Amino acid sequence: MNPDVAWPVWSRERAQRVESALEGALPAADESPQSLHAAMRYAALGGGKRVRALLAYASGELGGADAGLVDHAAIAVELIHAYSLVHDDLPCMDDDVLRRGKPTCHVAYGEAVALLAGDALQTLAFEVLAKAPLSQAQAQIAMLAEAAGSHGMAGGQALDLAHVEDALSLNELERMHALKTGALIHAAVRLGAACGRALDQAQSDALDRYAAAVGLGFQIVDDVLDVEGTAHSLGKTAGKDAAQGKATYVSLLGLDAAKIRVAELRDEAHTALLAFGAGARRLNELADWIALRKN
Ligand code: GRG
Repeated sequence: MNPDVAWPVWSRERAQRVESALEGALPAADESPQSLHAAMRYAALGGGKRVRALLAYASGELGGADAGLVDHAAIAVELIHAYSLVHDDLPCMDDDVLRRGKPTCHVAYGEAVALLAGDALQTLAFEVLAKAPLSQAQAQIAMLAEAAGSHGMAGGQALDLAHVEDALSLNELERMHALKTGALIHAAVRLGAACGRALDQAQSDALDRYAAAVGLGFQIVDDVLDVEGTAHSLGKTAGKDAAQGKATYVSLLGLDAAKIRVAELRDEAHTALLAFGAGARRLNELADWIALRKN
């Protein structure tokens, strides 16, 4: 892969790369139990922006790690993300019927199989990481487990479910999203960086500031798109937050202020990367893409 390619080429190549890596990591659809394996493949392949995988590859480049070293991390974060979407869409959670432009996993395969597919996608993520080159594996498994668990994504989801229709303050909303969406985005950045040269403390802190800024920016854009996007452009149900009376950045700040906050966070992400120079090119481009995305 040519390191100097333009952003659209780089991002397309990396998205294709993680797609075929996922394809290889997932069990074949005709392998027993077929319905479970087919549901896992249905949920994890052929859709999604692959933001978390791209963050892992971009962060790997910061420390000179080529894509081959980062594949395990990229697959693992996308598998955890796919599991979270399958479970989030279940009737006992967000109860949604459309995801990535097609019927949600439980609509296609039934609730019991979808629940198991989410479980198995999650355990597969850790299996993939456990098989990564030894020097990285243990630390990466710990990082991902923490990000996905009760102090990370699952904890954020629990806070979200507990507060539907509550009048959350901006601080409470931010805490919930830092866990629900931010923790896995943060883990994608850290897992990728762990594949490259070790960072000193100042660099590590700067990378954490970058991850926090893009994680929050990603979520605010999600809230804006829920208002401004359509089911067709988003590949998922639009307008759900307002319909469910959920507190969002748009409901608390208004659309214009939410967009201004996204621009501020994009600047914060760029500022955090100043210390890194040219190695941070893809992370900078990702910060732009996350702020400007339309789906
Ligand atoms: C079920 C433990 C558990 C957690 C669910 C991630 C999550 C927590 C719920 C998803 C609900 C949601 C819409 C959150 C907003 C941000 C978000 C994660 C959007 C979906 O991620 P994208 O846009 O999806 O990266 P694609 O399809 O592009 O991969």
